[in-house]
Amino acid sequence: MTHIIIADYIYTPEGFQENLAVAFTHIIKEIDTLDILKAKYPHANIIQTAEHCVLYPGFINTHVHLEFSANKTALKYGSFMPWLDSVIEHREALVGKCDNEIMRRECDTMLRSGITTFGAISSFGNELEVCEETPQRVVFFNELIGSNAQYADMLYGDFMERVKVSMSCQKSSRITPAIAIHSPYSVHPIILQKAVNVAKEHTLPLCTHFLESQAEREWLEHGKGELKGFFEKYFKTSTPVTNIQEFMYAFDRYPTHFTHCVQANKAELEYLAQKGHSIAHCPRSNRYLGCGRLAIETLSLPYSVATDGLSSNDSLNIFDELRAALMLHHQVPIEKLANTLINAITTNAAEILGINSGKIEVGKLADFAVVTLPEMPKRKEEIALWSILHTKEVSEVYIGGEKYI
Ligand code: MCF
Ligand code: FE
Repeated sequence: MTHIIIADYIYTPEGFQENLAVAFTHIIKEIDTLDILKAKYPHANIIQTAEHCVLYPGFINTHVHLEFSANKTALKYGSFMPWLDSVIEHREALVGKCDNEIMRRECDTMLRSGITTFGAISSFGNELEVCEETPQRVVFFNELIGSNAQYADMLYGDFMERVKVSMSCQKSSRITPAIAIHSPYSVHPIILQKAVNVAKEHTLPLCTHFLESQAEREWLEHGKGELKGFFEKYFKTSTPVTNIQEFMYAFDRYPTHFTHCVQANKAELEYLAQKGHSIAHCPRSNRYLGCGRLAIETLSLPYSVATDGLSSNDSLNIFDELRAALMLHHQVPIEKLANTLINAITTNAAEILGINSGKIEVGKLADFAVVTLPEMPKRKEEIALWSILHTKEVSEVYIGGEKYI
């Protein structure tokens, strides 16, 4: 079945366009005026959106931890180390309390904010069933964690089991199996390299948390600081398993999505850029865990904007995240920032996750989010800004050409 959707504005790679319509099945067939498309597809179903609507490619949240969706007040916000301590204390209870119902509700929150694809960072594989059932495309990042050489093989074995399970659901759902390395301080370099090799061998998307806090930087650089006490207390070790350079080199020949990077310096960011990597920027998470601000205005590598989990956030609504980003990055002219942010959650994010969406262009998947503005924008160059400021929930969502909202 061919559909033709018409909206006041369409967000295209050439900017916001008026007087155009999009013909699609599960993919985008053609973009032209309504009259021309009607003549070409006389039997198409015509979808006329409401007044003041903007048709966007479906939005993409590249980094979320659904398993922590039960957190409301258990985890301590404000500063990274107290947060990490509270994770150790409450992790089991929080993950245990987080049933499918809670995770389904959060997938729905994302859907209502226009998210048609998300990257799920999975520590235990508990959210797999919900991710198989949710209408969205899911890049399922199986997380590897374990810094102690003694237990590393066992943890690696468990990780590989989860990777295999997620690979087996590939055919029956919209799931893409993928790999997440937790962080440089928590993963032993031997199993890190094994996991990177698995990603290479099966061309699986790869991500890692990297240089999130000042404590992480101090530990990796000097073997000192707050993480030292943490490792002595919980893991009976007092030296880091790797350093910043060695960790970065492990990803040299495989483009990886580096989450946070708030504490990375210019040379490190340049190195990542040169190797073709990208960044997941999580503004609210960084603020809530007291990690600082990623200077997006000076970045020379592509980045996405993501919510992180409810372990370090208050909602998984992508518009809440974009509004927070507008506030946090007051250095950037607001109109320009608004456009950059929309680009980050569409075109950039799709490219980073390797999904054939994120652009309204012929041949792309028919994933759309329709935003209804409160009135016709007075100035066309402000459409992205008004979309971000005035949207709590989108009006319509299509994934693979099917309507879900
Ligand atoms: O991205 C945030 C902050 N940085 C690191 N980890 C997590 C975040 N949200 C949840 N986590 C999880 C992570 O996946 O918390 C655990 C890991 O399983 C922390 S390590 C004890
Ligand atoms: Fe995270």
